[in-house]
Amino acid sequence: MGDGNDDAQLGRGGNPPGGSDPVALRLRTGTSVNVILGAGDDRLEIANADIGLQLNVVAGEGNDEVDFATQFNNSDGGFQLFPVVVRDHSYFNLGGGEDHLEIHSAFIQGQLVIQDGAGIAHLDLYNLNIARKLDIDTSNEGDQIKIDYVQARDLTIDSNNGIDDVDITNSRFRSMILKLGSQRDSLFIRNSRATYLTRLDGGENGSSLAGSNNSLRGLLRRNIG
Ligand SMILES: [Ca+2]
Ligand SMILES: [Ca+2]
Ligand SMILES: [Ca+2]
Repeated sequence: MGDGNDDAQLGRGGNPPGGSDPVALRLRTGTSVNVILGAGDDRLEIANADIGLQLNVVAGEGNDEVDFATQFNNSDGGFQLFPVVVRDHSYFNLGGGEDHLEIHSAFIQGQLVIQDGAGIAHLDLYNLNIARKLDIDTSNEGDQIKIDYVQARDLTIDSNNGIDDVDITNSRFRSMILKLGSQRDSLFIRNSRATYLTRLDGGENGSSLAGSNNSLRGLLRRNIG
């Protein structure tokens, strides 16, 4: 997609045929899917998809919003999930601008890499199973990184400069390596496990750490507290 504000959809959650709400639309590919949103404030929704190889999204400049719209709310108050399966690696580059990325209910059989350029990043990762590494790298603004019910082999976060807010709950990793960069960042970890090693580096000016009920093996803390 070129410049301008684009709106794109890959697959869709919805009621079964016959319901009053939009019918689900299933996307299945045997190959990789590459989405280049380009300049402008773009919006991409992904749900109900089975990607045979990689899923790569480059959002470019502008305030972009990428949502895994995998939860469909029924009119009776219940909901149905329409998860996304990626059978290899997945890469998201949000580019410049204030970007929002929500990845909900996905199985990623390779690694998941998230990179953001200038401007605040709002990352919301929920209900994910990642076979390999989850690698997050955000820029020099105060970024919001929320990880809830996520399981991956290894987690690394480099949140760089800016007053970052990193919140990890109900999650499990083999190793957890967090580098929060300069400025006094907030780190919250609750009900989470690292089964092999844990490195928490609050960076210059330190970071606060809150939370409880964790099991963090081989914990080394620098500039925290
Ligand atoms: Ca864009
Ligand atoms: Ca962007
Ligand atoms: Ca940052």
